[in-house]
Amino acid sequence: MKLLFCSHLDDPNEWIPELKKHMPDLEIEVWPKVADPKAIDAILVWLPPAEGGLGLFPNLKVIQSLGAGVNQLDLKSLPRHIPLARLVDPGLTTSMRDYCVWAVMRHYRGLDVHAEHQPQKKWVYYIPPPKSAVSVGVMGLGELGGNVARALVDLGFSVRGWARSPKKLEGVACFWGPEGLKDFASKTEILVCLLPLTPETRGILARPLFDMLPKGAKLINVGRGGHQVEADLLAALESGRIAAATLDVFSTEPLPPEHPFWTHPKVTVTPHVAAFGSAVTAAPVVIENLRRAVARKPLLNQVDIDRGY
Ligand code: NDP
Ligand code: OXD
Repeated sequence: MKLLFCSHLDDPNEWIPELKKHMPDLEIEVWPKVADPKAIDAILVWLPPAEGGLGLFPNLKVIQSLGAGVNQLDLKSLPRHIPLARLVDPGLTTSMRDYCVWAVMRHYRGLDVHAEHQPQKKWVYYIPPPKSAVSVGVMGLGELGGNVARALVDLGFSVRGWARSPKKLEGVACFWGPEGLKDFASKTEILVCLLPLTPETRGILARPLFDMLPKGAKLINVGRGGHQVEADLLAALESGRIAAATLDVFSTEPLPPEHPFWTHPKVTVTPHVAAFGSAVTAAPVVIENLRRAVARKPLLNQVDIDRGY
């Protein structure tokens, strides 16, 4: 089997030995050096080639995303007969949990306010309420959101979650569908977005949702930049409806230097680093999917193209 590694973000030197460890006879080429596009059976991809896309490889049997999110692959343009899997990697799940716990804790403990006070040499006490009195709402209860919600329950927060279909998660008050959004949001003091970007979720972090939240709620967006309507967020920060935001994803990445988020006193910017995978933990899952594709079995974490995630 011949695999093409195609990413400007991930390091093939890290991946190739790990993939070969689990499938020693796997042949691997690294984009853009492809001897014969017709010989490529599988692609491990973050972004397809800008010119020609995946159509360059007429005999592909499987598309394995290097991302947990797959919106960057432009699902509508993909050949429908080739199965696509998103990446579920225990390392990525753990790093996302850690980032979200850090961001929630930072808002909960008022650490950004202390950081503001430091240059002014201000010694100001802020003692937060008990964690059980603080409600954190997680949008998206899949691999990543479910894990974050469980970690927040373990820390003692009052946790709510919102998904597309009915869910049961121990210790989490679950809501689902458009009809459940208002009840979910009305008591969410710290909102974490871990949704996939689909036509249904694009622009969801906007004024109608902000108006459902208690005044002064905090926002953590680690989903995709396309979830947030930036003008609405800036207005909500201005009015105090949203007290502070931690943003890891943006509609344009890298975030342009002139963008107001960079210097906004109530916004923390991180450069799309909330979670990172590791070839060590992800390679076994990728190899299992190559085997499944050859055997024409459903892939692990196969994307439902119509649903968009
Ligand atoms: P999953 O597919 O496992 O979970 C998605 C969740 O979102 C599911 O619970 C699903 O509901 C819910 N959902 C989807 N559509 C809707 C909708 N219309 N309304 C309500 N809920 C909806 O994805 P992951 O947890 O693996 O990843 C989530 C996203 O995190 C990725 O798509 C990506 O955008 C982002 N991400 C960001 C990273 C970063 O570094 N910032 C790194 C990795 C991922 P249901 O359970 O009912 O299907
Ligand atoms: C992903 C990401 O989707 O890093 O994996 O954003």
